[in-house]
Amino acid sequence: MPKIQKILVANRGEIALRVMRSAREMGIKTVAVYSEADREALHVRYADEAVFIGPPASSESYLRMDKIIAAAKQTGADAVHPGYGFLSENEDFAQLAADAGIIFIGPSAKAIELMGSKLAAKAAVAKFNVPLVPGTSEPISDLTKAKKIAAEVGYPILIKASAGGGGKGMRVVDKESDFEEQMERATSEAKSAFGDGSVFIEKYITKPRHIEFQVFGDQHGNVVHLFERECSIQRRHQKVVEEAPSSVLTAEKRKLMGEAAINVAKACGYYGAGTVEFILDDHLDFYFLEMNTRLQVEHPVTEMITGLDLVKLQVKVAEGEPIPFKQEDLKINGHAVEIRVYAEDPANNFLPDIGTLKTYNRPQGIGVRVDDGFEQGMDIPFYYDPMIAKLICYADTRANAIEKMIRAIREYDITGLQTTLGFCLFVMQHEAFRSGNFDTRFVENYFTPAVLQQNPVAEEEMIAAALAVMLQQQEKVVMAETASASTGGVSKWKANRLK
Ligand code: MV4
Repeated sequence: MPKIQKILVANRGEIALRVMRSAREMGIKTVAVYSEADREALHVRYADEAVFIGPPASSESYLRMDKIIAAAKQTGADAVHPGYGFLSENEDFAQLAADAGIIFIGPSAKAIELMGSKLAAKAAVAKFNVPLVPGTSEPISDLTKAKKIAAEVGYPILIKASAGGGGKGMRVVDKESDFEEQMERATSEAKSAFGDGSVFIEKYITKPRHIEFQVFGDQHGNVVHLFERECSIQRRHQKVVEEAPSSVLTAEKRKLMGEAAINVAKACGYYGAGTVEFILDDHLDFYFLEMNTRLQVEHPVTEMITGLDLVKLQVKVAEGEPIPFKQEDLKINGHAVEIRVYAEDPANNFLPDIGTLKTYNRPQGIGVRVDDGFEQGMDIPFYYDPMIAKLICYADTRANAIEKMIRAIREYDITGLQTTLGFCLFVMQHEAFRSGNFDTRFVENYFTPAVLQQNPVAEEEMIAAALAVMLQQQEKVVMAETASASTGGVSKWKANRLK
């Protein structure tokens, strides 16, 4: 079996670094690719080699399959890791790599393609006894027939584009008189957005929880699940907070959903890391929505509760090794919460606030993990996703993980641009989140920019400010005593955090 010697990471930012770190621990060499905007980026500095691939725009660099495959050939990389986003779910890229004799660290091109079509995915998993939302598993062609099905499942219904996913191309229909118009709109939108006008209908679950299962398959037909992640705290289909495990699943339900997730993977001959998305209705009945055929942003929470390194596992499976454990060997240990720290302004409709990280000090301590791709003084480029970091906190219980997260958010010191830290603090302190009684409508139900002002952090800030003054006084005394030329090493312990 061929051992991978050198991995080209076809990505940037925190995920590129995260992948390279695991590769290095495995004794595997790394190759970075980078655009004009990323000349100074940490993933470029970290890698053993780096290849320049073009102008800042993704379409001219990180999405250029030809340039990336050429870079792999040029550097003698025997494998390529796509990270998430960019080319990670592009079946043509997976195939192109395979055709060039380069191992794609991910599933087969066939599995990516199958799961890329929501209708094909539903049809495939239906044979494996996986619960689906009531509706159609075939494209709507006949209006009368479609209306009949809609009436049977009951309004409101949801029209979805087969080529959509992640919330793209969805339309809610409240009553039959709106059906025809909405269907025509959905079809023409899907056609222009995805080049495929196929749509289907589902019963609209009005207050769903989003729970996804991490699955792993090897090339010998073995599939396991690594439990679930709760991702209901979202804003416009953008996840904000993720945690593992979910506080609503009983051991019994977890087992049922885990088995369903494994069946989804088996339905498409899946190998590598994958995520099976379910929604839960208010009776906690679950339904398969879609499968993401990549390593996800939120994979660290799964790593924390299982003690596994998912990237290392991906590499082993890509080399052809069998998964080195059985489902029965796996156990959930403790609780992990992740927040995504974005360079966005929560007070201003979450508009990207790209700029320079004037100060940038990460929180530390036991159970605190920061996955990021920046250092103080760096610019957040305007061309890509404005995520600065993922902050992951791990503890024995959910309550303790949340308290740790609150502490870590308060210690995260970022100035120079607006971030979503204060918004995440609001979530951590909200009764609905703390009690576990929330759904995908959390943000629209509870968040207004006003809540950021009346944040109870204010009082502590006053204490912090007073303390900072005291420390400064002390520093002056120490400096006078030692007559040493201080380089300003004691940071301006911020008095205006989270404002
Ligand atoms: C749904 C739904 C309600 N009913 N399907 C959004 C993302 C995509 N994966 C599917 N999505 C939804 N599908 C039915 N039949 C509600 C959503 C949905 C949602 C799902 C998960 C997490 C957040 C969400 C936010 C809005 C809508």
